[in-house]
Amino acid sequence: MRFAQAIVRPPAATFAAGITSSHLGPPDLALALQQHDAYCRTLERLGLTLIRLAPDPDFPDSTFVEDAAIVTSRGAILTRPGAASRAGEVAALRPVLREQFPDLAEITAPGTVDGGDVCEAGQHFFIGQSDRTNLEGATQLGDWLVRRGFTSSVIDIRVMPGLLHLKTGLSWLGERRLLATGEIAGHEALQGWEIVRVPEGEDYAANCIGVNDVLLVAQGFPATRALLGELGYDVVSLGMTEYRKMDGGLSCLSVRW
Ligand code: CIR
Repeated sequence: MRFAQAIVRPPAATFAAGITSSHLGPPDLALALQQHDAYCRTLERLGLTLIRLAPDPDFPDSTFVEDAAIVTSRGAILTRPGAASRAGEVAALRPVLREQFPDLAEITAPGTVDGGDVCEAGQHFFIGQSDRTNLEGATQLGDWLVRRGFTSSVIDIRVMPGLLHLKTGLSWLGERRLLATGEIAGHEALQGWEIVRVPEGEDYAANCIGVNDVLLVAQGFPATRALLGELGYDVVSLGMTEYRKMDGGLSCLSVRW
C-alpha cells in the first residue's frame, strides 16, 4: 500500500457533540488535537503530502474524513454518509478531490455509503452493509468499482452488533491477508483469504492501516502489536483514545491515495 497524499481534518471545538455509542466519556479536545497532530506527522514522515481541511464546528464528526470519500488507484467517488448530521461533510472534500480526479463520481440518493464501510484489499473491495451504508449505496459503489476493473463483495454487518462500520472489524494487511475480529472472521466473503484474528479483548485494534511499508495501529493493544510484529510487519502505534470515545478508528482520520 503505497500512498503519496492524504486528506486530513482536525476535530473542531464541537467534537464532543458527534455521534457515539461508546461509554468511555467525553473526549478531551486538547488531547484529541495532539493525537491528530501525531497522526499527521507520522503520515508526513512516511512520505505523504497532506491536504489539510479546516475544522468545521457545524460538523462535529468531520474529522473522520474517510467516511466522506473513497479514493482508489483508478479514480475517486464521494460518498453520501448515512447519518443525517454528517451528510454535509462531503462538500468540503468535493473541490479538493475534483482538482485531483476530474471525473470524480458521487453516490446518489437513495443510496448511502460511509467510507468506513469500504475495505480495499488490492483489486477487491469488501463493502459493509450497515446502519450507514444501505444496499442501494453498496450496489452503486460496487458498479462503479466494476467499471474500473475492481471486484467487490458485500458483507452485512447489521447482524454484528459490535461494528459501526465494516472497517471497525476488518483491515487489509496486504496481498491476501486480512486482520479481522472474531465476529467477522468466519464470514463467507472472506473465504480464500488468510485471516489474522485480532487477539481476545483487543477488537479496537482491528482497524489499522498499511502505509508505505509500515502498519499503523492504535496504541494500547500489546497482543495485537506483538502478533503483527511476529508476522514481520513494521508496526507503529498511535494514540487514538479520544477518537475511540467517538467511535472512530485509526483509518477514519485520513483519505489516502
Ligand atoms: C460516527 O458515528 O459517524 C462518528 N462518530 C465516527 C465515525 C468513525 N468513522 C469510521 O470508522 N470510518
